[in-house]
Amino acid sequence: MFNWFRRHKDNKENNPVTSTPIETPSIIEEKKTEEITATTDQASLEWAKAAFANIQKQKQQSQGTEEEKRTETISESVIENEIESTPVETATISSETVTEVKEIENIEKNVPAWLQKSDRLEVLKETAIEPEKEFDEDFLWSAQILASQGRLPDDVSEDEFIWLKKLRQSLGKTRRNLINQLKSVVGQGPLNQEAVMEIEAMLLSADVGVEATDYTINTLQNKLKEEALPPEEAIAYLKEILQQVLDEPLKKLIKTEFEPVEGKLNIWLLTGVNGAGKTTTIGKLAHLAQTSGYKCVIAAADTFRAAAVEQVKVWGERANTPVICNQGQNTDPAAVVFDGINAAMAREANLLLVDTAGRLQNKKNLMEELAKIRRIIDKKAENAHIESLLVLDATLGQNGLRQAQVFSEAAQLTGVVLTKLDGTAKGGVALAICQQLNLPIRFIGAGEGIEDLRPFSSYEFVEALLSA
Ligand SMILES: Nc1nc2c(ncn2[C@@H]2O[C@H](COP(=O)(O)OP(=O)(O)OP(=O)(O)O)[C@@H](O)[C@H]2O)c(=O)[nH]1
Ligand SMILES: [Mg+2]
Repeated sequence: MFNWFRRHKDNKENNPVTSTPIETPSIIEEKKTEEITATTDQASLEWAKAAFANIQKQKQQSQGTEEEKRTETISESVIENEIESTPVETATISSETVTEVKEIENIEKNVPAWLQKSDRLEVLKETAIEPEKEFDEDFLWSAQILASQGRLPDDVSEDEFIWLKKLRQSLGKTRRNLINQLKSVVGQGPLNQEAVMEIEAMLLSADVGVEATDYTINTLQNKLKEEALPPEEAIAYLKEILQQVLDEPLKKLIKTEFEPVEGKLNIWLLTGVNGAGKTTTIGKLAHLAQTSGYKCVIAAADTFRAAAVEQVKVWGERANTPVICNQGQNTDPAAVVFDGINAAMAREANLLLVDTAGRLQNKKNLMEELAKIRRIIDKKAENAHIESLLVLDATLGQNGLRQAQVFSEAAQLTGVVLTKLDGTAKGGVALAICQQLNLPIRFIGAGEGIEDLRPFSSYEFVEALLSA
């Protein structure tokens, strides 16, 4: 099982393919620049090949297990058929047919999603797989991102590749706007007035916000005054600055990693204006937690909107997670939370996710209701670990941020979930959130599907934002 919160496999039952860590700079410091680039590229490719081979192997193993289960089921049905006096021969023939069909399906399934859409699949079926010829840019980029974080090729999952590709594509619009202009203005010594204005306009239009933009430009300018950096190095330094901004809210915390705390009930309260993506995020989080090995319960505490409970129940079914709700309309949401806590404790769940309303008769009512929910949680689950996450729609940019202050007081916010990064050119809002709200981003959503939400990594985000 792959734990998405810790980013590694919890039980390594698979035999790893030989690990190939990328050469560190200290090993290659004696080599010339061109040699270094070539060596690093080669090492990256080796790493990517090992990861690819490992993913293939994992898939074959899991398919093997599925096949075994299936064979067992077929054998059982043969026995049943015998009892029911159906000729055994018929059952055997159908079992062979099933295996044949399965084999054809296996070829399809063995090929990762990033290859499936093209006619390369046909080529792969006919020829031996030579992965290095088939890797696309997204795969190689993802491999590089994982390898440079010290990950080993036998401890990555295919889901990570799929997610990194999605993240990179989601930030594509923002990246293209930024990178093309940046290259033309950095790398010629200290920034002149015109360059400062250009970078400023660029960051502001990506919704980085005034404060984070000023900080970024000043820090970059100070460095460029000290030493003349070529464009690539200036951009690398810019990446460092942005990552620093994103990590700043973590400095006040004792533990920076975000995962359900062990040995306790964890309660994550999700708040935000209507349409921000709270309910969708709850469904995706439940799926993420369940598939990462945590036991989860959902409390449907949006009792204001008529269809809200039904919507949560659909997500609960998709994520295979029980939903605690009260069918009546306008029932007390704090009472639902109370029941939710009882249910989570009775089931010895690790995580209770609380969905809340985004709109009431007026804002004052909503804030009072959230404050009441929060009080119930504090009182009823004294020993629980509580996280209060504000869900923000990335496409709303600075408007979304203004709402945050109000929620901050009522719900005692501890973090942010940034949704709808797919298709926006305003991915820079992540920086404004960290700088202005001083709250860490904990998850990002990039699509409406159940797998389209993952824990936030400042490193991966900045690389997806600024890697050419
Ligand atoms: N493209 C995209 N759409 C999203 C994402 N997250 C949520 N949505 C969509 O946004 C819409 C609103 O999502 P909900 O989860 O219902 O929002 P909510 O905050 O619960 O809204 P209320 O219950 O009205 O307060 C839905 O159509 C979702 O599919 C995302 O990351 N990307
Ligand atoms: Mg909702």
